[in-house]
Amino acid sequence: MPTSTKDIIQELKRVKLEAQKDLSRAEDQASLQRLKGKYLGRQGILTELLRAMGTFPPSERPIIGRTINLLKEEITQEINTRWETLKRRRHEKELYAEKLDLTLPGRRPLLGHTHPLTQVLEEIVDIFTGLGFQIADGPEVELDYYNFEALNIPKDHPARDMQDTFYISDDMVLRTHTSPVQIRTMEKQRPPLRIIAPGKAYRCDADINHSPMFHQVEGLMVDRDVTFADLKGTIAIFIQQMFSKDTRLRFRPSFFPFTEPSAEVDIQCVICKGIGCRVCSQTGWLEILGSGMVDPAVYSFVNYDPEEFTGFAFGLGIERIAMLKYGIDDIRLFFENDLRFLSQF
Ligand code: 2NL
Repeated sequence: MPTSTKDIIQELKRVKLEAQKDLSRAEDQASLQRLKGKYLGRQGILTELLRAMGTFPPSERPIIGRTINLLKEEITQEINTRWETLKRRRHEKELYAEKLDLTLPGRRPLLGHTHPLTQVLEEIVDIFTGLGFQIADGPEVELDYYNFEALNIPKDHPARDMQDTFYISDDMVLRTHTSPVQIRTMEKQRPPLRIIAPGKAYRCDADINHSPMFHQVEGLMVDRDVTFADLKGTIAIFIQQMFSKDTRLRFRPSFFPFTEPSAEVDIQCVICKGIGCRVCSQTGWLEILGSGMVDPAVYSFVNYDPEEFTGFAFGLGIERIAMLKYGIDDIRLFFENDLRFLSQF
């Protein structure tokens, strides 16, 4: 402790400098709080000096007291100023950390779109409605009668086997094609008839080319004087619109229980343009649909007179067309709901 007035004034000057240095180094409000204790607290430097004043002659106490109190005020003032500075700095830092960048681009919400199979189905439907065909539909759980019997599919036909068809009961199945829709329509309507039946069909089969549930479009036209030439013209227009104007096609003799004569339609391979590749097994041709003139035996089930009316019919698989169109090598990709696949269409 200083023992002379000169000493104490000297000491106060030193304390003032030390306080200024301390305060300028205080970087947060907590250290400022500590400095307040160091200088102004109950055991603070200035408090102790004030207490020591009692050891000085009474005549000198007022000047010493005033000087100490003046310094106390100055330090209090500087602590407050520093406090405000630190508060402002902290606030600015917080504002900066929270700042919104209004120039950032927004986050795009995920947008769904039409499934590739639905896209292809809609394309096919658009082409045939453009040719004057009307859309028909019917149940997916179907009577054996409509699915097989009325289509002239004999009792011992392999398609009727439990191994190939999903049976619901003795006389009900999951339809194995959409043809029963056409039988039902013929039962209700007399020719002229131009319909397509798009929809789901079911068969006990599963590999890279077959799915137990798949999609079909069948077409049927019945009227007076409908010939195989009408079938050829209709299919040719369909192929040209679906693929391209210059796609070559050929009709190859075939057999179906419900058409006579029957033909399968091949198109020039869309991948290699007929050169021969893996997709067309080096033949240059791809089988695209089955067709034919409606067998008179089918008319007998719906009471059409085969002497009065003739017609053509065809059936195609949506999955197969979509796979050929987009070069997809596994049918299961359509049904796995994997966005990495679906978002490509
Ligand atoms: C194929 C073959 C075909 C039909 C379906 C049909 C329907 C009635 C009468 C006669 Cl009501 N025929 N449909 C005709 C020929 C072929 O489908 O390979 N589909 C994927």
